[in-house]
Amino acid sequence: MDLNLESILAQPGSPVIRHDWSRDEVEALFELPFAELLYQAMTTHRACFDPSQVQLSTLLSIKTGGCPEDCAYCPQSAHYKTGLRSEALMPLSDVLVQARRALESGASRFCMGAAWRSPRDHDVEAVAALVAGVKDLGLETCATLGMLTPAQAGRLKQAGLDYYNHNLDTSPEFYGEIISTRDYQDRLDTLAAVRDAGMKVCCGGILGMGETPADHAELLRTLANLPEHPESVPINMLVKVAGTPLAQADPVDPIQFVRTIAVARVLMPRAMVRLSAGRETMSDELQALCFVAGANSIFLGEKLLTTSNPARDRDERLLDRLGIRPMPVTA
Ligand code: SAM
Ligand code: DTB
Ligand code: SF4
Repeated sequence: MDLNLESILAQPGSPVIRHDWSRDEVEALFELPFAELLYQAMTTHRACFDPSQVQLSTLLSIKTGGCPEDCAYCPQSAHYKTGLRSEALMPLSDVLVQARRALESGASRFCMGAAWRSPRDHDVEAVAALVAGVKDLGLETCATLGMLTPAQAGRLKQAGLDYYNHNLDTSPEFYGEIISTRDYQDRLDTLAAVRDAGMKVCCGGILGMGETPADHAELLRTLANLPEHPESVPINMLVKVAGTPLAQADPVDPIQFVRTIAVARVLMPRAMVRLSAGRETMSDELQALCFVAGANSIFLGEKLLTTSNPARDRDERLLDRLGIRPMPVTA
């Protein structure tokens, strides 16, 4: 490819913050020799963060299953028989028990997930009370509740919500293969409502759904070309759940997974890049490479929303062996 990479890459100490990445530029980053890409990602990481610190978040499913959307990866969709038991919105007292546990285990952010397509106003009111309670404990708050109206986003901000997670999941081109009950623009509209309400954006995707490397590049390009970069970019490895259409999906090449983390770091230098779902089936060495490539956030705790995450002692050993310390709260 005939591109002057030097003009698009960071000089040591000065990260490049751009919102006009072209398809060719992003693909050229993906195609760099692995060591060169990692060097660029590490240089960018160091310019913005202490590379030996990782932000720790904990997830809780506050409303489980029965979702009307047909996301092909999701165990919580009512379209698929995954054997998951649906549960109504959790009461505040139960959420606070879990939040205190998260705090004691060293997490700085508490993320609450609900299997809604789009919450009703009274659902948002109930979640606002949960957010206020969790915030009072001194944790950063994050929620992922589906599509929001601008007024709902404003209400959550007022209750003390720091982050809203709403993933683009994949490239605009591949999206229709994975979800038919909403479109890409719906996601972009909610992201804009969250931003306009003054909340921080957590937005990323999933690898391993049968997409191509070009889709990885287009997902990251879409994220980096948003008017503001998301503060948090979760990169999930598909957790294959029996009963979902993607239960037998071919695994993503682990080297391509690391490249995706590295390109996310180069394109969005100041974002927390989260090594998100899928760690349980990754080797310690693959996770270590992801941290070297610029990942600096993980979910801690033995459960994600409905699927499992590495055991606490395995994570402690891994972080200890890598000399990684928890990042202090930033909100
Ligand atoms: N219903 C809301 C929504 O879709 O925005 C919030 C909850 S939803 C479970 C949050 C995110 O979890 C999805 O956007 C998707 O990226 C991720 N996710 C769900 N199932 C997954 C799986 N099996 N493997 C990896 N990530 C998954
Ligand atoms: C994100 O990108 N990954 C998390 C969080 N945001 C909400 C969710 C992962 C869910 C994995 C499947 C499950 O446990 O249900
Ligand atoms: Fe519903 Fe979210 Fe799962 Fe899609 S990812 S089925 S919207 S819970």
